[in-house]
Amino acid sequence: MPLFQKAVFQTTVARLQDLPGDSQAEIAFAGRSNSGKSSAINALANHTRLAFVSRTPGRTQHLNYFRIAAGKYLVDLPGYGYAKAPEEIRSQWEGLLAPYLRYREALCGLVLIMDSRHPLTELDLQMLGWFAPTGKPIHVLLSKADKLTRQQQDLAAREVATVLATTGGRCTWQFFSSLRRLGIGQAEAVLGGWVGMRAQEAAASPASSPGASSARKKRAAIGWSARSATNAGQQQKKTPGKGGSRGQDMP
Ligand SMILES: Nc1nc2c(ncn2[C@@H]2O[C@H](COP(=O)(O)OP(=O)(O)OP(=O)(O)O)[C@@H](O)[C@H]2O)c(=O)[nH]1
Ligand SMILES: [Mg+2]
Repeated sequence: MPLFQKAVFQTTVARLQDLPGDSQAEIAFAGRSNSGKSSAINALANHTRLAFVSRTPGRTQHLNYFRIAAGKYLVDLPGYGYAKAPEEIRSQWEGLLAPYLRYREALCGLVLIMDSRHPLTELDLQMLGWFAPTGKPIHVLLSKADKLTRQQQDLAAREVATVLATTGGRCTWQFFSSLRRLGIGQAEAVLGGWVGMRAQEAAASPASSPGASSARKKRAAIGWSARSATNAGQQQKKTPGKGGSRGQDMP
């Protein structure tokens, strides 16, 4: 059974004072608008309509809490980069998102979703640079990987590994596809570790099960497994492509 299968919608939060008081461990999902945050939560929960998915960017406006176990939550954050009035962006960032990401004690780590066709946008780099100093881990999901050819995956993998290795934070990354449900087990292993829930994948997919072996080989070939940015970065000799432009003024 998928690790987060029991996820249920708990609450929507628009003000800091309304954050759930019973939370011991929560994981925030951040990323550009339309990058696939809500879809990733649905895929991890093995549910088609838990979090609201839309082709129209900017649909998730507040913090949406999904309870995965007693006192444990996945939190769907509003996406950034969607055209909104500057005043609205600033008030949402300063009034809610920035203090939430910086000071929320129950927050164990950040899942940063980047569309694998164009990862590491300026705002993604700002988010990385802004969150890394918390010392909490960041796991990057390179989403919509079903849209990439093998060659494009290789290119994206090289660039992401190189840039993440320079962020100074505790970064790992992997390819992910909500549509094809690829990368779920790897994400469960990382996120489960953060919130103290054990991923069942190893037990659920015995080596002898038909198809498991070829699926695993295929995933390994195209790099579905979670990678440490530091280790991956050490194998890369390329100079960071977009790593020099991190700001502190998110968004
Ligand atoms: N091909 C493909 N499309 C995806 C995948 N994940 C999400 N999408 C599509 O991308 C669009 C945006 O997905 P959402 O999950 O709503 O994105 P979001 O990041 O939550 O967007 P906001 O709430 O607006 O910030 C939808 O049309 C999804 O169907 C994927 O793995 N593959
Ligand atoms: Mg959303």
